[in-house]
Amino acid sequence: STLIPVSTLESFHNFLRSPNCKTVLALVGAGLSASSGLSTFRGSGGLWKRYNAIDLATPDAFLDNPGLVWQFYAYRRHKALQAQPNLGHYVLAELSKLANINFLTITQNVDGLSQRSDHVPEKLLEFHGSLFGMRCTNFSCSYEEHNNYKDPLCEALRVDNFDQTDVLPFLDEQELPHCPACKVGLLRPAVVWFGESLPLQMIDKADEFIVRNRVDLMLVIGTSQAVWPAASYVDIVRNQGGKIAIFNTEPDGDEKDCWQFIGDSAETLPVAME
Ligand code: BJW
Ligand code: ZN
Repeated sequence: STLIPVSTLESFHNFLRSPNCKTVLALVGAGLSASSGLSTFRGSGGLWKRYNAIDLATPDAFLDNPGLVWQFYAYRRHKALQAQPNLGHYVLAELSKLANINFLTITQNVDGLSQRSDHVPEKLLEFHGSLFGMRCTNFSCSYEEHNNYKDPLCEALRVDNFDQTDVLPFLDEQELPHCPACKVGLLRPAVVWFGESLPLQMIDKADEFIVRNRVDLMLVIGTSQAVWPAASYVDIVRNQGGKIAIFNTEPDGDEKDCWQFIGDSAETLPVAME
């Protein structure tokens, strides 16, 4: 069902199989998980149509109404746990296991599907954190946890309670997850919200791969390239002479000097990378 022009495929495969293609970077966004049934960030569906996802992913939104923001994340945790990785995730996992290329995936997704596709963990940067991490908001407490797949996290965040309603119940802070260490702090999802800095070591690892290695080929998969700093890597790679391949359902009119695989990345990635 996916039509990729033969000329695109041929020239891409020629480069992929040439000795010049040794270092490959994948930059991943929400579109990679779309065919697993998860909403993209700038096109959220269902209950969350009435809210702007971009407005909820901020420190101010959490300060203003932590219950609402927690409901948003509880919902997305629940959906992510129900979802399965798709062929796009598995293609990247295979690339991470190849011994003859230098490979890194930078995922902006927090859904954990790349991990679950058995991607080599050392070659995967969860750039915007994870839905399954939490940390304490009490400034004098450093409690954090990883890989917490409990669902629901607490009774008030049982998704069945608010999945079918139009009006979300207001949640008091007392009903939300609290820190088991200091006992007073409210927990928050360990994701990177707008205006927050990415962990320095994350930026360092990305810089090291991109700047030190020089990337030969960058796969830009299912991302609107709207969010800094992830989006800036495309220009860095291009300016260093690396090649760009875009996998997106929408053609990018501004991009001329690159391969474009237009369609569902769960279908185009397996064809392109075979
Ligand atoms: C398919 C498909 C299919 C669909 N197959 N494709 C002005 C004010 C304040 C801040 C800034 C500012 N100017 C710049 C900034 C910095 C800001 C920023 O970039 N803002 C821009 C919006 C302008 N960045 C930050 O704040 C970052 N921190 C930072 O810079 O710190 C220093 C600093 C601080 C303060 C001021 C300035 C600097 C942090 C950014 C963190 C972003 N966090 C989020 C939330 C994470 C947690 C969560 O998920 O809830 O990350 S926002 C959201 O966007 C999420 C995503 O990872 C990210 C990227 O979205 P993505 O993945 O591209 O999804 P979509 O939906 O946009 O696109 C999907 C694409 O897939 C589309 O193209 C579809 O066509 C395609 N598609 N189906 C293939 N089947
Ligand atoms: Zn605490």
